[in-house]
Amino acid sequence: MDEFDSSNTVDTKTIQALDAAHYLHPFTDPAALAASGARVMVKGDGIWLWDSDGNRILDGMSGLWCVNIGYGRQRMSDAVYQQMQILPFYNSFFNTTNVPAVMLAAKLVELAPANFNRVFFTGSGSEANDTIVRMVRRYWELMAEPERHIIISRTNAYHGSTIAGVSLGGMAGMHAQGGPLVPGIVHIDQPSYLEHGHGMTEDDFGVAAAGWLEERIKTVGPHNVAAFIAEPVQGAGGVIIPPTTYWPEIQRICDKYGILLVADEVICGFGRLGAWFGSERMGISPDLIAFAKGVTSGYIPLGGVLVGDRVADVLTARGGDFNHGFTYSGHPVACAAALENIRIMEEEGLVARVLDDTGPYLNAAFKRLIAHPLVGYADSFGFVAGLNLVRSKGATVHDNEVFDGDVGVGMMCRAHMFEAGIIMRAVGDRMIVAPPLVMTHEEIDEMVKRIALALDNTLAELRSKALLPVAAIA
Ligand code: PXG
Repeated sequence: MDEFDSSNTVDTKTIQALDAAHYLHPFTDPAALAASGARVMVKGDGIWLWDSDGNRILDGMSGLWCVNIGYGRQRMSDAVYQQMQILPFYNSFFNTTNVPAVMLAAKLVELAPANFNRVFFTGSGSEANDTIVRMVRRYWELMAEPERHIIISRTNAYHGSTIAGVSLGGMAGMHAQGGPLVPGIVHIDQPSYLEHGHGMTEDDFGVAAAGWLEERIKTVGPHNVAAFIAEPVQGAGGVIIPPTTYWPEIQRICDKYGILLVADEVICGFGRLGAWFGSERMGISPDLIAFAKGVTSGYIPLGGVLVGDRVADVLTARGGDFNHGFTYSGHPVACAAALENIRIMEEEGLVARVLDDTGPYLNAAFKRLIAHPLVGYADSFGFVAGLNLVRSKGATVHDNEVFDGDVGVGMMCRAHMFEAGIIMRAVGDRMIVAPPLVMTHEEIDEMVKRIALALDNTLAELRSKALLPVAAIA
């Protein structure tokens, strides 16, 4: 469906006024939003969104890295409707359970790597990571090594917005607000080749960056370290794809010191990287996996932790009560939605398609964008991709001249993306996409066409404002 007329049902100005008056948005300056007015999304179908002004927009971000099967799936509404009629809610405390939660746990174990046989459900990715902090520390208590409480994470990581999520995450802007944070969490640098890899090959840089973990383990004392947590590919931090040498070296170091390896797969799971779990593609074997988002394609909130045998065996054999859980742990409607979502993904072969077909196709398209004068670097992995906007290009990616921060070129470009009818995120000067996994070749072509148009318009604006080097203006 190309046309969607929302004008009969939604009055944009009324919604925007009520929004400004009453709705506090996440990660948003309320005054700035009130001044501009929020864009009112009213409908989704496949890879397309419609706003209340009738604009049809290609959703390059799958909502927020989650609508993997695309919008408007009748089967999802049917599954949720049916479960709501049968049993809309019951809790999993006090020796009770429900059928969708059990079936989903069994299904996730079937999809997960062989060392995973247990699942703990939460309502979100943040709650999954809070659960991991408590579970990891509980594990070491039960192992009679309670001094092992330090969790090592990375700068620019995103692990959620609850207090443990913020503390695990490495976002400077988040750490600056609402402290103090959870104690016993330290950070090493992210494996960003662009940021830190000057003068090195990518492979050498990957090993060097993993070495930062070993250095930190030694500084804080190996007997104090409980776990290392990281996203296989950093998402919110700007689609930071580590060199292929990075993860195997991280695994070796964790093994050497007996440290638990935690993969935060809230973005990378459920096909995003061309595997059910992204860590499979990184060649690692984590002890715990956080998931959310793609497990239900965002149709209903759900998250959780896949608990590997090493931890689960200790918790179940000698743990007694684990005093932790949420009202909505194992919510039957959310679990029914996840089961249907996974069924759809399996029937349509979406994971294999991203790995063998559409992922490589997206990669080739992004590599071609390097020909654009503004694009200094472009890469992708599975169905996440990014490109870096540069002022001028040098002999190597490390010699590119970046824009002055005041220019705000990423936000400028993002505005042109919206104009061109595509949602592409800006993280600093890096523009990123994480499209719905259902995208076809034709739809990828359409997306890249819109991206190229927006890049041209960004270039024109920069030129008109004399923000490019003289040679580029000629
Ligand atoms: N871990 C990772 C890797 C995430 O990406 C969370 C945990 C937290 O999940 P919940 O469900 O609690 O939000 C996330 C969430 C962005 C952005 O700007 C990304 C997320 C959330 C909000 C904004 O890209 N990811």
